[in-house]
Amino acid sequence: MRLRNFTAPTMSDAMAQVRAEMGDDAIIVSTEVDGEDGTCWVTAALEDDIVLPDEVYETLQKQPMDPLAKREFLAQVLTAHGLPQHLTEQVLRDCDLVDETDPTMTLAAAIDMGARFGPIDFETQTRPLMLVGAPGAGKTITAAKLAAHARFAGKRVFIATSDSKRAGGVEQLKAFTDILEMDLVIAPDVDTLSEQNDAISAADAAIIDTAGVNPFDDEDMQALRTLAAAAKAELVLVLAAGADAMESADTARAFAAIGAERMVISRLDMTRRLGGILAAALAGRVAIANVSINPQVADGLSRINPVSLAQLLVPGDEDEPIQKKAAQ
Ligand SMILES: Nc1nc2c(ncn2[C@@H]2O[C@H](COP(=O)(O)OP(=O)(O)OP(=O)(O)O)[C@@H](O)[C@H]2O)c(=O)[nH]1
Ligand SMILES: [Mg+2]
Repeated sequence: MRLRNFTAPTMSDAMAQVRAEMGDDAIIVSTEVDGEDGTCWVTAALEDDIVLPDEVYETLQKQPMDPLAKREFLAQVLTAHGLPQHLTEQVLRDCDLVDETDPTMTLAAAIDMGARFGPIDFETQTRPLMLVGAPGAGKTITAAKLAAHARFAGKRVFIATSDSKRAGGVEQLKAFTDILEMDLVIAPDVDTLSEQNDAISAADAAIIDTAGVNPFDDEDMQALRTLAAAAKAELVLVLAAGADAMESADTARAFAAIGAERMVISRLDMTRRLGGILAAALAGRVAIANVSINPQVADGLSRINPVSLAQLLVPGDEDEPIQKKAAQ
């Protein structure tokens, strides 16, 4: 999926940039206005085509669809994204409850019923955010993005890492905190982290990066739970998009079991099939906080909601000539 961020002094300027650079097919994933200086951010996506069987595109041309055709179409879409059968059925049952002819909006309503969304907001966040996940999931980049965002918003930032055993673990984050002119606290264990509680309380935003863990190793997971308790931190899972759906759901469930209620989805830009993140949100019962669409720290994280997720899942919509898509 090609995803990009645009910033401009006004929303219409930002939208004009989206149209000029990505064309009329761009899907608006999220918009945000900076509370401090009014800068407008737009995240937009262009789907790389998920190829569906020909008859699905034929069905799509028959708008509005009858309920059976809509159900069949959405079943094909979800299957194409790699959502397993039982979760596809669960979503379709929710779709059946929606009084709506447009398939994208039907799916958005069903996603809204089955998944939760809870973006990170330092204005209301009281607990430190402890970023946890499997090795290589994107925890450090996410920590740096959150720190940069808070810093640019004029917040006092506390940032720490517990990842001091792995070669380069500290250096990677320190390279970013140096640029942002922040001190990086190294807190590899419960005792060292507990000593930071005053510094955490004094900050407006507190972020703690951790070492990658095996979600299915009880010892690793209990150690994380204890570390989070030492800082009274909220565990935030970082989950890379694009992995196998049931594997992603199992991972989310494992982190939910130690208290994670939200997740940041990383590497959305490197992914065409979204069954993994949908399964993690539906079956893993972890809310989607934000998404990461590139490795550039200054670009920050983006927001996503049921409608934009549905738009990313469904190929084409009423405004888009399906014939063109099908012909590609
Ligand atoms: N394209 C893309 N790359 C990303 C994104 N987020 C992270 N990456 C890349 O993914 C790789 C791993 O990211 P890290 O932040 O180091 O992952 P980590 O979870 O901290 O890894 P460990 O500390 O080794 O467990 C790096 O090469 C990042 O640049 C993203 O949203 N998009
Ligand atoms: Mg890391």
